[in-house]
Formats: sequence, C-alpha cells, structure tokens
Amino acid sequence: MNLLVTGGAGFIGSNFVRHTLTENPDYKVINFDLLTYAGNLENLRDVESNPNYTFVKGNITNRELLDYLVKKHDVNVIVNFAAESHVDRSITNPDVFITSNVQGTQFLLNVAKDNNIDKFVQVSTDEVYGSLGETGYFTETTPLNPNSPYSASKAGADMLVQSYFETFGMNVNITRCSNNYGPYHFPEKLIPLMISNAMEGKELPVYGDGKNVRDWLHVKDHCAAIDLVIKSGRAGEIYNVGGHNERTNNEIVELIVEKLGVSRELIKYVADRLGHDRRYAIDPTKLTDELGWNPKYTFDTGIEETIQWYIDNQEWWKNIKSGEYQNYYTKQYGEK
Ligand code: NAD
Ligand code: TDX
Repeated sequence: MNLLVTGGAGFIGSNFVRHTLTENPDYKVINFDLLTYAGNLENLRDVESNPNYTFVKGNITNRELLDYLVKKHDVNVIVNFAAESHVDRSITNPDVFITSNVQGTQFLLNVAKDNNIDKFVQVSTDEVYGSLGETGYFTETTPLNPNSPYSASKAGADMLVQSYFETFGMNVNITRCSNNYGPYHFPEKLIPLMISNAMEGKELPVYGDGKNVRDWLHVKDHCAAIDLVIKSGRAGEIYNVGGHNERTNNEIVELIVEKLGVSRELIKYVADRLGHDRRYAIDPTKLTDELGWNPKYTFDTGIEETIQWYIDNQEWWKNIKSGEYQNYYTKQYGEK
C-alpha cells in the first residue's frame, strides 16, 4: 500500500505516520505537509531515515504537485489530516481555514478522483456536530451544526467528501474523533498549554467558568482507529471515534496542577471563547461493532505518560514557544 498522508508533520499526523511505519512495515508513506506554524519535522526525526518514508513540503491547494506525487509514488490511499486546527485562531483569522480546510480538501478529492485512488480518508472532528447539553452523545447521524469558523470549515469539507461518494462513486470514509491528547501536541491546545505553562510557572488561563466538557482520547488510539478504517471501513461511511472520557476543563487543569505539584494560584479565569461549545461526547459504537476498535489507553495512564513526555521533551516545546508563538500568545492572552 502506498499512502499519501497530508498534514503528517502535525500532532496527529506525525503520530499516525509513526504508527503506520511501525504497524504496517509493508506500506510506503509519503508525508505531504506545508509546514505551517503547526507543522514540525522534529516530530518525525526518528523515522526520517526509514526507507519506506518520504517527506515532501507542499500545500494541499497545489493540484499540480499533488497530481505529480500521486502518479510518481503510485499512491492508492490518501489520508487527509492537513488543516488549520485551532478554534481560537479561526476566530481571529478565519480566511486560511477556508482555503486549507475546504478548498484544500476539494483539490485533494479531485486529484484522488482523477487518479482513481482506491480510498480517500478524511480526518474530521466531533466539532462538526456542534454542542451538546448535559446529556446525550454524538452519533454518525447527528445533524451537522458547527459553531466556529474552524468547525464550519471542517463540516464543509466533510460534505464535499460525501458528495464525491454520492456523485462520483469514490471510495471515501470520514472519521470524526473527539479531542486528542498525547506526545507532540502543539502547546496552543488546552492540555499541552497547561502542562508547559505550569512547568514555566506561568498563569493557566481557563476560559469562562471552566465547566465546558471535552471527551479526551489518546492520539495513539485515534491512529489505530484510522488504520482500521483504511483497511476495513465500508465505502461512503462515517465513523465516530471516542473513548468515553468526558472531563471538564477545570478537572483537566486541576489534574495537571496536582501531578506537577505547582500552586493552584496559577489558575486564572479569563474571558470566555466566543461561541464556546459547552459539551462534546462521542458514541463510538459503530466503530467498535463494525471494525472491532477499542481504545487501549485509560485516561489515567494516558495523561500520566503525556505529562512525563512534556517533562522529558522540554527542548521540543521550548523551541516552539520561543518563536513566532510569542506573538500569538500575547495577542490571545495579553501577556508573555
Ligand atoms: P495540527 O495543527 O497539529 O497539524 C496540522 C498539520 O497540517 C500541520 O503539520 C500543518 O503544517 C499541516 N497543514 C496545514 N495546512 C496545510 C496545507 N494547506 N497544506 C498542507 N499541509 C497543511 O493539527 P492536528 O491536531 O494534528 O489535527 C490533524 C487533523 O485532525 C485536522 O484535520 C483536525 O481537524 C483533525 N482533528 C483533530 C483533533 C484534535 O484533537 N487535535 C480531533 C479530531 C480531529
Ligand atoms: O487557553 C485555553 N483555555 C481554555 O479554557 C485553551 C487553549 C482552551 N481552553 C478550553 C477551550 C475548550 O473548552 O479548553 C477546551 C479545549 O480547547 P482546545 O484545546 O483549543 O480544543 P477544542 O477547541 O476542544 O478543539 C480540539 O478538539 C477538536 C482541537 O483543537 C480541534 O482541532 C479538534 O477538531
């Protein structure tokens, strides 16, 4: 199998590239990534000399380059991770979310269609379903109801993917996963932001009342789910991915404070995110029943391992935090 993985230098993509090269030694992986602020080749230092791995820098809106690569490497499967992924950035600068997430997906779909690719997997998100009340779960038939420019762009992409199944009979799958955590998570997102800030003795900014709920899944369990969908997902189907690990943001931040042994005084309640979704929770029954997927990590072991990874890999996140990130941080949180 020759896999074109787009966005493979980001958080989930890099974990997926590593997973694939390890679990499927007969696959070839072409990692195609623009290396935006979120793309980082340091995430893949350990695999770069693997003969089954190739990296190409490029934009998923570059049809000619994609077409050339698909032909050159005889690609049979495309997995699309490439996207602008941070909700807060989509509130301050939505334009690039439409270009990369919507238009980029459509360009990729066309390249896949023109080259008769065997399968196209779109890595989507539970955020396309919008927000839940205190009870209930998102299933694959929950209507799309996105609330942020980010989730709206992902929902738009999902609809394009489905349209290529209905209109052109392309073999597509969409995965909609809940919040991931784990190694190489960019420190703008809640968990790595709180771990790294706590280690630096910085304030821990909690939006609103901190009672918003997210459903956390270890990134390696997500990668295993995508692997299964590539191998056995039924054409045209959507698969929700989640491990029933709901936590309020307050619980997450308090856990990090406790595990790192820092002062609770660092926790600071700040202005709420605009359009802040209250609760996400995934029902993964279809993935479990049809494809036999089950998460391997409990949240307790996963978060313990993740905190330890950030303790052991301070150079990785300090490099990120010392660059352009500082401008972002000051704009977002009003301090350095
Ligand atoms: P990330 O921001 O860490 O990585 C995104 C990667 O895509 C980066 O390497 C970036 O350089 C690349 N990229 C961005 N625009 C590109 C373009 N135009 N052309 C080529 N490459 C481009 O994001 P992530 O958290 O790893 O998320 C990956 C995917 O998974 C996204 O599609 C996201 O919507 C989805 N997702 C994320 C989560 C989560 O909790 N992080 C949950 C469910 C789904
Ligand atoms: O500084 C913060 N303070 C805070 O209270 C940040 C960055 C976040 N939060 C809150 C907002 C959310 O309720 O924490 C929660 C999680 O926030 P993020 O880490 O930004 O994740 P979220 O908005 O839930 O989106 C994530 O999950 C779904 C990913 O970033 C998306 O790419 C994915 O689709």
